[in-house]
Amino acid sequence: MRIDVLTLFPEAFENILEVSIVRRARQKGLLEVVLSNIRDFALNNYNSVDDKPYGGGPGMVMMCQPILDCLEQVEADGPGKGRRIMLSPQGQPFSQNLARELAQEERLILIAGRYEGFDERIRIALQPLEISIGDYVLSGGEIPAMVIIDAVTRLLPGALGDERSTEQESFTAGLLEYPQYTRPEVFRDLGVPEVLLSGHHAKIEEWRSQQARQRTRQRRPDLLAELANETEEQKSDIQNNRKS
Ligand code: 4F9
Repeated sequence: MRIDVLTLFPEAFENILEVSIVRRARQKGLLEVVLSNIRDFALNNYNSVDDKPYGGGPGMVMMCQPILDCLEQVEADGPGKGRRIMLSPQGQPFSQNLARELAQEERLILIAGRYEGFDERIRIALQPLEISIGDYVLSGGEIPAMVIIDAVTRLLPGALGDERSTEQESFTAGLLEYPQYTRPEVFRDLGVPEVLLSGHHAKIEEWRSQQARQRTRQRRPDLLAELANETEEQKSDIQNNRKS
């Protein structure tokens, strides 16, 4: 996969590209990340990329011209047009499902803005998929872009050493993680649940499943509702398939 990032702060990405899974995916040739500085496409003597909003009001707005010129050059380079993605609080909520969908693409083009927002004509011209990583205001789209790079990279075939860790075991898919323990067996008087030391695989799986369900019910009941919905959708998909 190739991921292009259009940003005013390409240097902000350098560290995350150099550590852990993302670094290894790049070394293995599974992922190429190309950073483009929107400011390189500014035309006036001040290298402006933002301007005051028409109608007045606080803050500055990202101008059309530098972003569109930058995108046109990026798209002219390399294979395939790719999926245009703009990071914005007004976007579709990011999720593991959306990450899975994006991981199927050959190329992603991430547009990270700064200031109070984008000139609306950037959206009209580019028709990007808009993605939000959550309901809070950040100083720019760079961190959301890094979130997407990280979540998508983990899903590229071969990116994780152990393919089993991509998806949790099927009995806990879509649930919160069960509690995990590692050595030592006693740490400051705190032991490890007996069942995990028993070597009884069926009992361990049952305990983990029960813990994952309990934890999800207590902390994120919305996830259980989501799972129930998916199961209903799968049932009706099967029925619709039988009819057609
Ligand atoms: C983008 C917040 C995506 C959440 C971009 C200010 C943003 C954001 N998800 N906030 N610029």
